[in-house]
Parts: sequence; C-alpha cells; structure tokens
Amino acid sequence: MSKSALITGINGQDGSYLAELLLERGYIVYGILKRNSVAENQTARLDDIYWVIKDNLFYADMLDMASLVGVLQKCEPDEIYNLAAQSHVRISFDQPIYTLQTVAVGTLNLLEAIKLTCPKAKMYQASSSEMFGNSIDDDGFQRETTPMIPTSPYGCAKVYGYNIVRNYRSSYNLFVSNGILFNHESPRRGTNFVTNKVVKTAVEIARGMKEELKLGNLDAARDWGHAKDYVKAMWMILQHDTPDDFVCATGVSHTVRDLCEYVFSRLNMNYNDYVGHDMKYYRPEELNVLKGDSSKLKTTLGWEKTYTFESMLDEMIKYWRNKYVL
Ligand code: NAP
Ligand code: F7E
Repeated sequence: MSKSALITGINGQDGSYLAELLLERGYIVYGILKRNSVAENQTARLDDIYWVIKDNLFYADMLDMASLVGVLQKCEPDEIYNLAAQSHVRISFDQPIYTLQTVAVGTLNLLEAIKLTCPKAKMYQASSSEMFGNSIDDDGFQRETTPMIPTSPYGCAKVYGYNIVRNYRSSYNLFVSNGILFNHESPRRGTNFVTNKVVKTAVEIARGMKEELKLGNLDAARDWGHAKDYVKAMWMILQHDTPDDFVCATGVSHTVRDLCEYVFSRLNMNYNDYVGHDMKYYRPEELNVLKGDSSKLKTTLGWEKTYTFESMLDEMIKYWRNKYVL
C-alpha cells in the first residue's frame, strides 16, 4: 500500500520540491495552504504537479489548531513534514509576534493535533541553523552539539520549535525528528532572500532592465546548499528507525561578497560597478558566519550533496536568463 504524507507549507520553496520527491517515491501527498486574498499565484511553485495533488490541498493555518486537527483526521498521514513558517529573518524583526506564533506556537499546535489524532505518524520539524546564532565550535563549524544562542526573533522561535519537538518525543513517545538545515536555495527561492535577489537583479542589470543592486552586509558568510538535496535529507530523517536530530549543510561557507563576485562574473560584469549599500537590509543583530558539519547525517543515513555553491548558482542564473529572454 502507498505511504501518505502531509506537508505544511507545501507551496513554499522546500514544500514544492519535497512534494515532487515524495510523488516520485509513490507517496500520496497532501498539503495545507493558508488562505490568501489572491489565490491565483499561491500554488505557482506546484505548477508541475498541480493536476496530481489539487484535490489533496486543504486550507488550514498553523495558528488554528482546529484546522490542523480537521486536516489530520481527513488524511490520516503516515508522515508529516512541518515546513510552514514566516521564514524571513529580517522580516522577523518587523513582525516578531507573528513569527513566534507561526514558528513556535504553530509547531506546538501541530504536535498537539498529532498527539490527539494520529500519534503513530512520524513528524519532521524544519529546524534551522539560525538557532545557533554566533555560537561556533572551536574548529569553526556548527553541529548538533553546538550551543544555541539565536540572534533574531525567527531564531528564538525556531529554538522553541526544536525543543518542544524533543520534549514531545520524550514525554509522549512520538516519532518526531528535527532537521537542523543550513541555508538552501534554488530558482524557487523567494526573491527577497539574498541569493535569488542577487541572481535575479544581476540578470536584470545584464539585460538593461535595472542599473544597480542595493544590499546589506556583504561580509556575512553562509553555508549555502541546494533545496533539492535538502528535501532528500528531510525524507531520509523520517526513514531512520528511531527519531533523532540531524544537521544538514554543505560544510563550505561563502560571503555575500563571494556570491556577488561569482554571479556578476558569470554575466561578464564586475560586481563593484553595480552593488551599493542600504542600511535597511542589515539586521539589528547580525549573524556573521554559518558553516555546518553534517557528519552525523552522512554516517548514519548516507546523505550526500549533489550540488556545489557554483552549480546551484549556475542553475539559478540559467532560470532567470531564460525568464528574461528578450
Ligand atoms: P518558504 O518558501 O518561506 O515557505 C514557507 C511556507 O509556509 C509557505 O508555503 C507559506 O505559505 C507557509 N506558511 C507561512 N505561514 C503560515 C501559516 N500561518 N499557516 C500555514 N502555512 C504558513 O520557506 P522554505 O524556504 O520553503 O523553508 C521551509 C521551512 O524550512 C521553513 O519552516 C523555514 O523556516 C525552514 N528553513 C528554511 C531554510 C532555508 O534556507 N530555506 C533553512 C532552515 C530552515 P504562503 O507562501 O502562502 O505564505
Ligand atoms: O540572508 C545577508 C543577510 O535573507 C543571508 C532563511 O531561509 O536561512 C535563511 O535566512 C545573508 C544574511 O537568509 C542582503 O544579512 C546582505 O547574513 O538570504 P537571507 P538568512 O537570513 O540566512 C536560514 C538558515 C533560515 O532558516 C531562514 O528561514 O545575506 N544580506 N544583503 C542580505 N539578505 C537579504 N535577504 N537581503 C539583502 O539585501
């Protein structure tokens, strides 16, 4: 019999890739959508699979536990992937309470709904490297044992989600696991995250559609992987025989300046001629460096990345060049 999975945040970057991966593996895939006033564009990232899953999409909201209970009762899923969140770190400073509600209270709502309706289901929690903040082990990496000292309302809320998952695992014997994922990108990344903002704007400048790119902290360093590799890790984490917590990262870190240098040079431009500063893109407290150690995920579950920083950016550049063919 086919396995079934429910994805919260199915129309987000990761939700859409995960839905495709699970369908390829023979799953029946269900998803929740939060109600927006304009429905048309909401499922754009699901275009390739929309005809397969359209009847399995339900309106629900992480803030409305009754809606989560209702969906779980309808689907009775074997696996649940909790990807829904207000996921933008800079915006979490502008909307701290809403961020806390979706990320922290939303996760608790889902755990309670699972405990009440389907305690045998397995749940994956989308935890984040943002939970570490500026805490770094002596060898320069962050891993499962690194202390968590978050530097944003988003990071603080994700620490709550991470801990409440561990607490429900111990208290109620639920199969609930955390994936602590470092930054991961793709052509489906929101264009207000730095990778897709840089790639999209650089292609627009190359096409003569824009003249400059305004950014915040160019010295911040991130460990950037590809979302397709990371949704595979999510699935692997739930196939493990016991619930556990795993870091997923490439182990290679680049600065935002490196990112600009690479993208502009691929388009035969020098980033120094086009990139300017705007303080509005800085965060009140900066997280300077992220670099993850995925040894546990690799040795326990056999996960490996298939994209490099460069091949991921090349795919994103190609996507935007094709979109802007003049
Ligand atoms: P994303 O593209 O921003 O997607 C977030 C999803 O959550 C969207 O489908 C969004 O729906 C939905 N959502 C937001 N608020 C909701 C609510 N109150 N109720 C129900 N759904 C709601 O994020 P992503 O990049 O795919 O990331 C997936 C998850 O992994 C998130 O939890 C994120 O925090 C976490 N994470 C991401 C990264 C990364 O680098 N991408 C790294 C670590 C952890 P609408 O689009 O309709 O608003
Ligand atoms: O910023 C710097 C910014 O917004 C990356 C989310 O998926 O990953 C993501 O959070 C870096 C930061 O991602 C701009 O200061 C410079 O240092 O792309 P970002 P993020 O904040 O790292 C974590 C792991 C998550 O869990 C989150 O959900 O780039 N930066 N100039 C800029 N960032 C943005 N957005 N825009 C700029 O103009």
